[in-house]
Amino acid sequence: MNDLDPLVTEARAEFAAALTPADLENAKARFIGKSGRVTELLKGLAALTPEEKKARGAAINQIKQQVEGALNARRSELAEAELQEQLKAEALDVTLPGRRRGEGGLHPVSLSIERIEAIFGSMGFDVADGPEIETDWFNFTALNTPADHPARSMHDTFYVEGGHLLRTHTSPMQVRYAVQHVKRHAERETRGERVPEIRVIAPGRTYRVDSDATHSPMFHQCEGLWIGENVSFADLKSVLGDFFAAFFETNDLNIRFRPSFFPFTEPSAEVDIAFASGPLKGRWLEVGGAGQVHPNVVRNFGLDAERYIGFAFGLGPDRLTMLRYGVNDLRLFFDGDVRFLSQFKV
Ligand code: 2NL
Repeated sequence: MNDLDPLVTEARAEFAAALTPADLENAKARFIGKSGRVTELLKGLAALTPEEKKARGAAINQIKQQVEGALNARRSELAEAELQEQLKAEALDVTLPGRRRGEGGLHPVSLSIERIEAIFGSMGFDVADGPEIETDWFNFTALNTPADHPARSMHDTFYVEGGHLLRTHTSPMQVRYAVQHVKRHAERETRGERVPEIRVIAPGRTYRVDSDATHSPMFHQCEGLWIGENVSFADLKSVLGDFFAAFFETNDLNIRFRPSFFPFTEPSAEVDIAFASGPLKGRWLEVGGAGQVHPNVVRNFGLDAERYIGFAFGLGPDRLTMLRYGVNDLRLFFDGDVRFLSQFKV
């Protein structure tokens, strides 16, 4: 025990009260700095006799060492606290799943079109392509649609500069395909040989001046065309029947053809299907139109309409997609809302 002990106690208390390294250095200065209390005590030794100096000096040095020890202990404490603080702030939860790259997916209507292409592909159909901006001839005239037909009015068709228009169906792709096909095989025709069959589908965007809950100014169509020497309405029925069974993955459906009219087919029919089970059970649903290709159209392909006959049909991939997935509003397909679209990721 030493009369200087309270000084050590005080220093310990002040060091403990210092919460930052800067506070601690200030507290250090008050005890062992240039004019700190311990330093002042050492200065006071000068006035003592050598004997006194020795004893007093040893006592002061002892407490100075204790103050320095307390200081170093507190420094380590603060450094440790600072380190812990930093580790806490920079903590990583290595058990969290990594951030993956956002994965895109195909639009549900694109998925349907891919299915349609695969199914008809398995029946030997090629896939046609062609422009969305068309001429009057490919979109209407070649398809036996007269100049005064209402579909040609500005009310129904989007016209663009230069007398061109946005195709109102995907048939013009088939017309282009058929015309090319016939040209490619022209010598056969002159030799009286058979022109190979035309068997093609034409999926893509189409445009009409129409917009409400069930009509979008842009919608999709997939047309099909099979022309040969003996391609009948019975073939049409079996091809479409097989297609719908494959598309909806069920044999539990009925198909019916109702008499109808299109300028480009004769006879013509609306095509309905009804599921024998499931939520839509028993309801007749219109899914397309079809018919035997009109002889005027066959002639426009460059073929002899007495020799070559066949059928054509038009399906609505938007409608088929709604039925397949139970979507009730066509506009969901075109709003681009990722919350809707991401549900179709495969
Ligand atoms: C419908 C009706 C149809 C066609 C499209 C067609 C194409 C050529 C020649 C003859 Cl190149 N016809 N296409 C025929 C009948 C009906 O579509 O309701 N589509 C959704």
